[in-house]
Amino acid sequence: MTPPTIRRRRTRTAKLVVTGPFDAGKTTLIGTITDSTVLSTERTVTHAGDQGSERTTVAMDFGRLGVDPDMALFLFGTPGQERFGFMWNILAEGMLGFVLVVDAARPDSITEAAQLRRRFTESNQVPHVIAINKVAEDDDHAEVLARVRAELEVGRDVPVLIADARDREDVRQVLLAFLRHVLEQVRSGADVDREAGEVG
Ligand SMILES: Nc1nc2c(ncn2[C@@H]2O[C@H](COP(=O)(O)OP(=O)(O)OP(=O)(O)O)[C@@H](O)[C@H]2O)c(=O)[nH]1
Ligand SMILES: [Mg+2]
Repeated sequence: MTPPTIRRRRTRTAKLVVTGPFDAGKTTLIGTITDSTVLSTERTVTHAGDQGSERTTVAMDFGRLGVDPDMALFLFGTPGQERFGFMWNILAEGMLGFVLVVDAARPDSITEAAQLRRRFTESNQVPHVIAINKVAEDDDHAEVLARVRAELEVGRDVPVLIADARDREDVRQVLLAFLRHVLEQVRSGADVDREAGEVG
């Protein structure tokens, strides 16, 4: 088979990292919004004492999302398991910012998300938004939002949204909130560092 011709497109690109605790829905979110998730490095894991097995990301997810003819977002999903944490720094290099996915159904996920957020923002002021996933239909949304905000100790300036990672419109709203947040930071003169990316 003839390899495809490489064209150097003049598209502006930005790198967005999708991170969060184990099993929160990162791979799902990228798969929902990108036309095709170009790369997914999932492997089957079996937990000790657990009958079932599930898929987990061991290196990264990658997907491309065209925003308009001149701009594209490159979405990089991190592994959720701490043992693959060596990938976080590699993936964070040069990112414009990140989406932190939190699993509302698992209290540990919120605690882990708080730690991750500290690590991703420790050395730089990095634009980010929080996407709360797996919220039950009968949950009180205002209460969930307030609880996650308090546990993650996020300021008013950081957008926090409830989003179903399987729902394209929900994920679109998360990315729009992120892009608006970046614009606000740029307008307010904050030092948005395109080379942000040291994970502590
Ligand atoms: N109910 C519900 N389940 C979801 C949602 N998003 C993802 N899931 C399920 O949650 C599980 C984990 O989703 P993944 O997208 O693989 O999560 P991940 O964060 O990439 O997981 P790791 O790579 O292992 O850290 C899968 O079984 C998904 O089908 C959601 O919005 N609601
Ligand atoms: Mg994954």
